[in-house]
Amino acid sequence: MSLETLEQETLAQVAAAADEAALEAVRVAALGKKGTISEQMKQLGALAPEERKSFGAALNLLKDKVADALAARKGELADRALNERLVRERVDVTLPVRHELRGTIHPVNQVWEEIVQIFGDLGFSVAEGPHIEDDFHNFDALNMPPEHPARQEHDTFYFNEKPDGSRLVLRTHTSPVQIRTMKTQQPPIRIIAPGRTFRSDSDMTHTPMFNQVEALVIDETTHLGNLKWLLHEFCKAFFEVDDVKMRFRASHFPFTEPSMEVDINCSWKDGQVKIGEGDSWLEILGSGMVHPNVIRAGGLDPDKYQGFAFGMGIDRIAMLKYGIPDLRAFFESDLRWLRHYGFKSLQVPTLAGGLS
Ligand code: 2NL
Repeated sequence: MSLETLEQETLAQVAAAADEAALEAVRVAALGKKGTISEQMKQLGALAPEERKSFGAALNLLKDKVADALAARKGELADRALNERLVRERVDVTLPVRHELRGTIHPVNQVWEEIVQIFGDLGFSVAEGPHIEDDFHNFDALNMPPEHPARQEHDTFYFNEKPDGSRLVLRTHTSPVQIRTMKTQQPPIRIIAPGRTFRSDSDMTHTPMFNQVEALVIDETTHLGNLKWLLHEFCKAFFEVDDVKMRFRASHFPFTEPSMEVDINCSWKDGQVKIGEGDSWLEILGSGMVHPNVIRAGGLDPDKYQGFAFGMGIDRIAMLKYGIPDLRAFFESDLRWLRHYGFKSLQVPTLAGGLS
C-alpha cells in the first residue's frame, strides 16, 4: 500500500470515529505496536540507505499528521460529549416543586414563627443564648440558690464535674437568656427568648427536649396591668379569635413576685378543643413581676427598674392550636406525621397575610 493511500485511509478513519473509544481503536490500528504505520517503520531496515532516508522522512511526516488529526478529533469529540451532557442534564429551575419531594414546616417551627411575628409587631426583639449553661445563669441568678427545692423539680441534665467542683447543665428553661440580656443591655428591655430546653423527663406529656418561649420587659414603670394587656393581645392574635376570656390565678415561681398562672376559656366538643368559646379553662402559661433578686442578678438596680416576665411551652400551644394529640410524635420524624401536620414551606406567617 502506498503511503498516500495509507494516509487517506487513516485520516478517513479518524474523521469517521464516532466517539472516544472508536478513536482510540483507530489510534492503536495505526500507531500501536502492530499498527499500520508502525509496521511500515519496521520495513525501513530492509531499504537501501538513500531510499531509507526519504521514506523515513515521509513516514515521520505521516506519523505527525495522523497524531495531529487524532488530537484534533479527540478535542471535537470531548466538546460534543460535554455539550450533549449539558443538554441532557439541564434543570429548569422555574418548574414547580414535585409534590412527592415537598418538605413541610414542622408545627413547632410554624408556631415559633407565629410567636416571633406577633411579638415583633409589639416591639419585641428575639434573644438567643447557649443550650449549655452554668449554675449561675440557669439557677442562682433566677433566685434559686443551691439548696432551693425547685432545683430538684427541674430534672436537670448535668455534665461531668470539673476539677473545681462546678458542673455545667443543659438549660432547663430559656430564662438564662434573659439574665444574659439584662447584663448586656440597658433598659428599656423588651425581648422574647424562644428556644430548646432540656429536662430528664419522658412520658405522655413530657419529652427530654422541649421548646419554650419566655418574654421579659424591664423599664422603670411597667406594671401588672401592662402584662395582662399584652397577654390578652397575644392570645387573640395567636389563636386567631376576636376575643378570649382570661383567668389569672395566684401561683409561685422563685423568679417572679407576685406570680400568676394564666388560663384561657375553651370548649370541648367531640374531643376537639376550641379556644375563646365555652366555660372550660385551659392553662397556657406562667407569668409574674420579675423578682428584685433576679433584677439584681442581672446587674440592674431593683429600686430603679421593674418589669414582668412570662414563659410558655411552644410545643404545648402548638398542640392546642393545631389539634395535635400526642406530644411525643413531635420528635419522631415520621414522614407521614410531618406531611399531615406540617405547613407549606412557602406560606410564611405574617400578621397582615394571616398566621396560619
Ligand atoms: C412556665 C413558667 C415562667 C418566667 C417563666 C422569668 C425569667 C426571668 C425573670 C423572671 Cl429572667 N421570670 N421567666 C417567669 C414566670 C413564669 O415560666 O410555666 N413556663 C412554661
